[in-house]
Amino acid sequence: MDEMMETEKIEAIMRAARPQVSVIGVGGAGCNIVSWVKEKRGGVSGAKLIAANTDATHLNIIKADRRILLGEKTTKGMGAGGYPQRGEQAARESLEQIRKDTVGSNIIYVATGLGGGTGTGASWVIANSLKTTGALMIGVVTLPFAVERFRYNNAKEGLQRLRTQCDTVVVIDNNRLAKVAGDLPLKEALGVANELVGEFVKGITETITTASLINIDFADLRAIMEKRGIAAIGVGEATGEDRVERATQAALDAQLLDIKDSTKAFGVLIHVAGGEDITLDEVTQAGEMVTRSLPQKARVVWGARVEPALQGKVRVMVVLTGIESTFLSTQQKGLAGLLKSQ
Ligand SMILES: Nc1nc2c(ncn2[C@@H]2O[C@H](COP(=O)(O)OP(=O)(O)OP(=O)(O)O)[C@@H](O)[C@H]2O)c(=O)[nH]1
Ligand SMILES: [Mg+2]
Repeated sequence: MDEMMETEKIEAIMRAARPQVSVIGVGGAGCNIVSWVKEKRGGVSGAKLIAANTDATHLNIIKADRRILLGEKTTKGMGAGGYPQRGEQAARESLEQIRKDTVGSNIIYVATGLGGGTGTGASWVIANSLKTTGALMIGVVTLPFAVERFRYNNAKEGLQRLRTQCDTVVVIDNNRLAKVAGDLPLKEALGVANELVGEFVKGITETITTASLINIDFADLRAIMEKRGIAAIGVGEATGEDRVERATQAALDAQLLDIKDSTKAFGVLIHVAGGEDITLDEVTQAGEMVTRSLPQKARVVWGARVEPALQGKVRVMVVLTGIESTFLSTQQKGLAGLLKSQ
């Protein structure tokens, strides 16, 4: 009897100690990302998936735990039409609802595709409102394709704002992603972006909230993410001989954002996932490879999970936090710089 009571007590405390997580997808792309995770990956264990958009027609086809129509009065369910100011205003109108739906969260992800009206204008307003709760705020955003020229400046301004409201913003440049993924047609490339953001959020979150091969400790995540600005991510997958080595190298080589100097990264998050056949040795190997390639002072946090669907495969994600991106830091690298580098 005593043992049973003790077990119950431990389980109750364990549940209370587990961080509460909310994922808010903002705008069309953000909602698509949330919906992809919900539908294709069965959601995220221990996290609430929230989809927020000004566009009622789009929101109607989205799968999420909670859907919020932003700015009913401002946009009448018709979207922000590419105007960030409209997205901003719509978000302000709905802040109370968003705060209610995220009460008690310890980690809040704000996922969005920068460049349009809703995601660009609303994401930073939402982050601004929620950061006062003391939650760890992590933005996960994509930058528009070079062909979406007129969206580029919107995105830049949106990112400048969002980074001051979040602890860390993980930035994925769609142009780099498309190259890594093999120059796919636009629609497919967007699908790859959804999947990448989705796997990142799900992978990291579940390595914290559920028993894993190697758990990530919330306090450790906080230590490398808190007030660290911009982060870049790279992902590699491989099968067969030397799969860990090859997947890790790919993740290091193909960071999806232009980084000024990766040796200046403050922290690194290594996440390894594999089928039932993955071994602890392989996980250690990935960790050692990444650590060797970075400056000694970088703080390293790592975790590993078994994902039965990855049978035979390993997937390595490497996130560098506290970096400087050329997208934001150089004035001349506006539209002209981008076009030149094409
Ligand atoms: N990852 C991903 N990115 C997308 C998707 N659709 C669009 N994008 C990207 O996200 C940017 C913003 O597009 P949307 O999300 O449609 O825009 P929005 O935030 O809804 O803004 P408005 O429609 O103007 O209210 C685009 O410039 C694309 O780069 C998608 O399904 N997935
Ligand atoms: Mg839209």
